Parts: sequence; structure tokens; C-alpha cells
Amino acid sequence: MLIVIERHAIRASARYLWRCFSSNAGASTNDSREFTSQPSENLTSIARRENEKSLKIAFLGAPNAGKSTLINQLIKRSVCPVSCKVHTTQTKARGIYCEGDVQLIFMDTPGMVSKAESKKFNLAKSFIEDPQTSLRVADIIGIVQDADNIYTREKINTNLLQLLTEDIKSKIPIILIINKIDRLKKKEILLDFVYTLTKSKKSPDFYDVFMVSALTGDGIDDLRAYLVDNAKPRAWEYKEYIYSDNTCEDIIHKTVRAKLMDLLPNEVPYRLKVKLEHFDPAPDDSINAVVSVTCPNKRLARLLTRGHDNRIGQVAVMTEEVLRHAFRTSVKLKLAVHCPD
Ligand SMILES: Nc1nc2c(ncn2[C@@H]2O[C@H](COP(=O)(O)OP(=O)(O)OP(=O)(O)O)[C@@H](O)[C@H]2O)c(=O)[nH]1
Ligand SMILES: [Mg+2]
Repeated sequence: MLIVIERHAIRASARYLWRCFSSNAGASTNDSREFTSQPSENLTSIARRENEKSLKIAFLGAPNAGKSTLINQLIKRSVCPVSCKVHTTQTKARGIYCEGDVQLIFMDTPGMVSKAESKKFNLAKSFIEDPQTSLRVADIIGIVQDADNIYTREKINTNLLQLLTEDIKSKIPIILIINKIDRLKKKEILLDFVYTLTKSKKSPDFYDVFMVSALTGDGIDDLRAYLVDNAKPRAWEYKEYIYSDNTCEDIIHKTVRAKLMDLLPNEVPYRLKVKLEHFDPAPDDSINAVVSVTCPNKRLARLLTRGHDNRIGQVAVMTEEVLRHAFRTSVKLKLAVHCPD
């Protein structure tokens, strides 16, 4: 067993070191900054492939480990909401990526919480239920570990370990994905780190280990290629032009909420109500949307709308940028701040 673990650690570190020292090191994999139009939804133009393959990958990990950022990088579209605060993802969602005959279906999940935490912070049921339901339908499980968090990086989240029953472990391969490696100044720490994680008796047996930065794209090509190589022969679940199981409206709503979480302090964003009021895809594929943000009191409304930093304006600009990357089309967004007082 130790030999297997060491083999994985060596393979992962060799891959990582190769990236560090090869001439391509540091090259970003994110080529989707070109905002091309959405492909035409002409079904008749989509020829059925002869050798269709697919793979469903469930990403699980502690809150804020970078699960959603990772999926966005892998599918080259920002469809999963990302913010610097915890509990950005509230419900499971899928991001879909197609390459040749292969369709990869990534399942984003809320960060792992215990039942007690869920009760204490009054979290939706989905925080407990969705990681479990995603696990059950996965072909492969990716445990996402935050390399930057010195408190949690050397052990797998206990709530997550509880979900990995013997039955799940015997049926579904599990890979370890160490994320945020760009945050580590001394890269050698990573090797100690992988060793500790993989040799722990509490950890499951990992089929493979990846070291990535979902932010910069480092290591993402390797991970995507590995998943493509492991896809199973079977019919695709989604048409090739579908890249999320969320509607555009859902993606807009969740992205505004995530950007409010990025820009507003402490608990403030959790107290705001975000609602999509108007959604209008134009004939040229561009999108116009109006979203209302309701504040519980005037003080918070002023925080958003007044002052030299114009936070609501910043939220609109940041959200538009993310949505252009998600939909690959131009997006015009209006945010209206309301206060019931
Ligand atoms: N430096 C760095 N930051 C990252 C990386 N990946 C994600 N982040 C940042 O980490 C924060 C959390 O990222 P998310 O993708 O929202 O994390 P999550 O695991 O989906 O979080 P929840 O949905 O709240 O559980 C954001 O500020 C990201 O920009 C990375 O590889 N490097
Ligand atoms: Mg998330």
C-alpha cells in the first residue's frame, strides 16, 4: 500500500517538477478569454459521434478550497459562482466540457459542513444533501485540498471522510487534487504535504494525485487530459452546446451574489436578497439583464450606492466580465438597489 502511495506521490511530483522546469512552465491554459458567440443551437448540424464517451466527476472539499474555480478552468467557462468568502456554492451544479468524442460532466458541490454547523449557520439542506447525491452518481471523485490553508491542508476534511463509506471507496476511484499551489513560495513543501496526506490511515487510497492552481491554470491541462483518457464508452448525456445544467438566469443570479460576497465586508452580503428582474437575450446573442439587490436597511443600501468607491458599480463591472466569460457573448447588466424602509 505504501508503495502504491509513494508511486502516486512520485508521479504527481514528477509531473509538477516537469511543469516547473519545462519551457512551457507557467503558461496559462485558459484560452477562453476570447468572447466568441454562443454556438448556434441548430440540432441538425450536430452529427452524432460513433464512439461517444463520458465521465462524471464529483468535486468535494472544504468550503473555499477552490472547487468552483477549478471547474470553471476545466470547462473554460465561468459558470460556477466563485468568491473569496465561504459558502459561495449553495447547491450542486454541473459544468460540462466536450472534447472530441469525450464529454466530461463536472459536479460542483457546496463546501463540506457538519450537521451541527449547518444548523448553527442556518444553511440550506443542500449543504448536507448535495455532496452525498453527487457522490452516488459519480464515476470518479476528486477531493480538492487547499494548499494555502495551513490549518486544514494536511488532513482530509472529517465531514468528507464520513461520506466516503467502504462501499463508495470500493466502487468509485478517488483522486486527490491539491489546489492553490501558486500560493506556496517553497514548492518542496508540497511533497511533504502529499506524503502526509496519502500515508494517513484516515485518507482513502488515492488513484492519483494532482497539484494545480485553478487560479493561474497551472496543472489544469494535465488533469483534464487524465479525465478525458479515463472516460467510459457510453452515450453523451448532454448535447454538445450545453455547458451547464443551470439556466443563464441562474448563472446571472449566482454570479451577482458571488461578486457581492467578494466586495462587501464580513456578513453583509449574506443579508442581501438578489433577484433577477429582467433577462433579455437579443437576436445578436448579446444579453441584457436587470438584477435587484434588496438591503435590509438604509445603512447597507448607502454602503452599496454611496461613497467614492461606488461598490454597486464595481459589482456590475466584475459580474459583466465573469458573465462574458461564461456565455462568450457581450453582457449588459443593470443592478438596482432597493431598501424596504
Ligand atoms: N491563489 C489561488 N486562489 C484560488 C485558487 N483557486 C481558487 N482560489 C480562490 O479561492 C477562493 C474560493 O474559491 P471558490 O472556487 O469559490 O471555492 P469553493 O471551494 O468553490 O468555495 P465554496 O463554494 O464556498 O465551498 C476564491 O477567492 C478563488 O479566487 C488557486 O489555485 N490559487
Ligand atoms: Mg464553490
